[in-house]
Amino acid sequence: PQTIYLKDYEPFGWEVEDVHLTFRLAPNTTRVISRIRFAPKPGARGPLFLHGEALKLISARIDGSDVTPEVTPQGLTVAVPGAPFTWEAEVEIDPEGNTALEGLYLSNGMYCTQCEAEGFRKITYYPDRPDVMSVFTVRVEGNELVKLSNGNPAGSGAGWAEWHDPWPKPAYLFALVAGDLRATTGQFTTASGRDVELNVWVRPGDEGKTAFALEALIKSMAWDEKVYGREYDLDVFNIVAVDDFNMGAMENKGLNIFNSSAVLASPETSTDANFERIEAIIAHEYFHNWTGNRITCRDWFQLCLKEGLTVFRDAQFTSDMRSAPVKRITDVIDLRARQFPEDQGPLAHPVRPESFQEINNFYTATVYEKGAEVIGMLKRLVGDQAYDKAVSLYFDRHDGQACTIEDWLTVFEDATGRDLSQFKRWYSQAGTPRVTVEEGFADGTYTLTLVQSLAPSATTPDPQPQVIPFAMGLLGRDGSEVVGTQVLELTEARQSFTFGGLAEQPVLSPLRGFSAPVILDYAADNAFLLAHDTDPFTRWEAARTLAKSSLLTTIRHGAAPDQGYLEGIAAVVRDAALDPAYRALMLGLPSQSELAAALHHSGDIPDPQAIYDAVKAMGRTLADHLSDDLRDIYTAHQVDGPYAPDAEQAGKRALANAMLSLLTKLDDGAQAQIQYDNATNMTEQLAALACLIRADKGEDALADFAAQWSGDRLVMDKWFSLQVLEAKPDNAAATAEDLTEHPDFNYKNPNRFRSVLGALAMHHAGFHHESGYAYGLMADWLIRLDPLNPQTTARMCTVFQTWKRYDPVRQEMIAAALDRIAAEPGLSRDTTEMITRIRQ
Ligand code: BAL
Ligand code: ZN
Repeated sequence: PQTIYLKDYEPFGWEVEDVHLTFRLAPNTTRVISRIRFAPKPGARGPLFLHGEALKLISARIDGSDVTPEVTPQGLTVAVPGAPFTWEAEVEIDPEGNTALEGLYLSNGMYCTQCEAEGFRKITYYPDRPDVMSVFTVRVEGNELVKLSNGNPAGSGAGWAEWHDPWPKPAYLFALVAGDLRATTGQFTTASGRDVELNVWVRPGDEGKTAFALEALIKSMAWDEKVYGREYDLDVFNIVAVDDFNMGAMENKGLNIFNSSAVLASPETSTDANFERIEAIIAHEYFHNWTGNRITCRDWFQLCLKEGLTVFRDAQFTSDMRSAPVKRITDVIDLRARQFPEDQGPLAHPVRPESFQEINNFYTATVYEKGAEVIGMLKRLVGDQAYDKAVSLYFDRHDGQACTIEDWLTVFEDATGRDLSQFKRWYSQAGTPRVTVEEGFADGTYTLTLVQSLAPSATTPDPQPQVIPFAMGLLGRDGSEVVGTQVLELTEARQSFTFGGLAEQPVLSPLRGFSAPVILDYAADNAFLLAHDTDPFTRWEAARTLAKSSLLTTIRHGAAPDQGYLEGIAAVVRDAALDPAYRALMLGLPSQSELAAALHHSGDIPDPQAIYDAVKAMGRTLADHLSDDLRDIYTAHQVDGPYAPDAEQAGKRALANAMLSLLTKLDDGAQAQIQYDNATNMTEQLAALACLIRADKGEDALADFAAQWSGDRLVMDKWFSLQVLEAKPDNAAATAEDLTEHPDFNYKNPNRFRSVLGALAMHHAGFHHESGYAYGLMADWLIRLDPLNPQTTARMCTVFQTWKRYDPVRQEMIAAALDRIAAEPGLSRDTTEMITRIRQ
C-alpha cells in the first residue's frame, strides 16, 4: 500500500462551487446522479482527478457533452476546460452489499451513510478531501417513509424529498438516511431567537428510549452558547440511531448518525455509565458543529485539530453537568488504559501523525484523548481568560475554512504574545514523557527539581524537551495547604523551582489534576497524600499508587497487601462527607494490563495469571478489611424514589455496587442474588449479575437475563460481553468461542463482534492465557471479518499491540497469529497496515 505524507500536501486546483446530488434508492442498484460546478483556481493545470471506489460509472458529461474518463479502482481522470465547467455523472452502487459500513449501506432495512474519513468516494466521483468545501443540494427518491440529508428541508412529495445545506462543507460530512423511522421531536430557541426543530429518529419500537438523548442535545446546545458563544446555524437538527455502525457516532452537518448504543437509553436497559456516555457523545457530536464542521481540517493529518478540541470540549461539558473531579479521574483511567499502551508500543504516533497508509487507522486514543490533553495543557499554560480570547479569535478568523494545527497555535500566539514553538512538540513527538522528581530542603527553602525524558521511538528518534505544565501544591505535616496550587512550567530537560519562607520541610502534592499526560517517577508520601491532599485527583492518585505498589509486591514476592493502603482506603470509604462516586473510584484497583505494563517497565516479565491472582487476593483482603462496614454502606446508598440518571444517584449506585462486589467475596453471592431479583434498573441488575458469575452462581441469572432481554440487541450485547469478562482465565477463550456459536452472534454487527472478541481481549489473564488459545481464536475471527469490514478488523488488531511485554513463548504465539493474518490473500489495506506496524 502507498504511504501518504503530510509534507506532500498540495491544495486542490479547483473550487467546487456547488453540488447537486440525486439518489434513486434501491437495495442493490442505487443510482447516484451528480451535477457539480467546478471553477479552476489560478494556475490549475492538467486533467481533473476525482476519487471513486466500487462505483459503476453509467455516464459522464462535461458541460452537457459525453466524456470518457480513464477509470481506475481509486478514481477517474478526465480532461477539463480551463474555465468553470459543470461535471455530471451517473453511477450505480450496491448499499446492501456494503458490509464495510463506509459510504451508503443498509442496516436492518434502513439506508444510512458513513463518509468520514474517505467514504464519500464510495457514493460518487468527487474530490474526496476535507479542504474541498461546497454547498450541497440533495434529492432523495424512494418509497421509504422518511428521507433525510444535511441542512434544511427544501421540499418533499410522494416518493421524494429535497434538502439544502447552505454551509459549505467537505464531503466527509455528507449524510443520507432513509427508512421507516420514528421521531421524538423537541425544540430549541437559540440565543439570537431562532427556533430549531430537534428530532431523534429511531426504528419503530425504540421510541421509548429517545428522551434522554433529546434532553442531552438541548443541554449541549445551551452549554455551547453559554461557554463558547456558539449558536446552532440551521432550522433543524436530526439525530438518527443505527444498529450497524463502526464508530460511536458521526457529526454530519445537521444530520448526526449514531451507533444505537450511543443514543438509545432507558433505566431498564441502560446503566448509569451508558447514560453518561450517551450524554457525552451527543455533546461531542453537537460541539463538532463548530469545531469540525464550520471550521474543518485541511487534510487528515490535522484530525486532532477537530477531535482533540472536541473531546476537550465534551469533557468540560461533562465536568459542568456532573462532577469535575470524577470526570477527570475517569478520563485519566481511560487515558492510561488506552493511550499510554499505544504511546509506548509499536503503534506510537504523534498527536499529529506525519504519514499513514489508511487514515481510518488513526482515529486513535492518541489523536483523540492525548489530543484533548494537549488542549488542556495549553489552557493551563495561558490561563482561562487567554484561552477564551484565543478560541474566539479562532472562530472569527477561520470560520468557513479548512485549517491546520499551525492556524490553531497562531491564534494562541496572537492572542497571548507567547511563543508556542516548543509547545508544538506535543503535536510532533510520539511517546509518553517521564518526569522524575528530586527534592531538597535547607534554611526554610524547599527546592523541587523536575527532570523530563522521552524514550526515542520510530517516529521520534531524537526527542527534545517539551513544555510540561506541572501543577503542584505543598502541604504541611498537619495536612494544611502551605503553598496552594501553582502551575510550574517545565521547559528544560532538568529544572529547579524554589519555595522559601517555610517553617518545616513540606510534603509535595505532585501533578495536581493530572496537569500533563506524563508518567511521574516519584516516591511520594502516598499514605499522607491519601489522608490529607486537598486536590481530589492527587488524593485519588495516591490511593492508586499505593494499591499498585502493593499489588506489584504481591506479584513479585507473594507478600500480603500493604496495611497502610488498607487503612488509608478504609478511612476514605467510610468518610460520609465525600462524594459517593469519588469513594467508589477510590476503591478501584489498577487494571491487570496496567500492572503488566509496570512490570515490563521495571524489567520483569509479566505473568498474567499471577497478576490475576494478586488482584483477586487484594479484593478478598479489602473485603475482609472492610467487612464491618460493607453492609451499612451498601444499605445507606440505596436510592429511594424513581430512577434518575444523574450524577448524584449514579454515585450512590456506584458505591453500593462496589460494596456489593466486596460483599460477594464474603457471602458467596447471597446479597447479589437479592439485588438481582429486586433490581429495577439495569445498573443494579447488571452489577448483581456480574457478582453472581464471579461467585460461580450465575447460571440461573444468566438464563433469566437472556429470557428477559432476548429482544433487545443492546442489552444482549451486555449479556455476551459479561460472560467473557467474568470468566475464569482458564475458561475465557472457550466461553468466547462458545458465544460465537450462539444463534444471536452476528459478527457483521460491530457491536456484537466487539461484545465477544473485544471482551476477550479485555480479559487480560484470559487473553494471555498460557495455552495461546485466545490468540488463535482472535486471529481466526480477524481473518474472517476482514473481507467484510476492514475498519472494525483493523481496530481490533490493536489487541496485540502490547505483545512485546510478554515472555518469549507468548511472543512467539502472538507472532504466529500476526503472521497468519498477514499471509491472508487480499487482506485489506487497513489490516495490512496495522499488522505490519504491530509486528515490526
Ligand atoms: N468524527 C468521527 C466521530 C467523532 O469523533 O465524532
Ligand atoms: Zn469527534
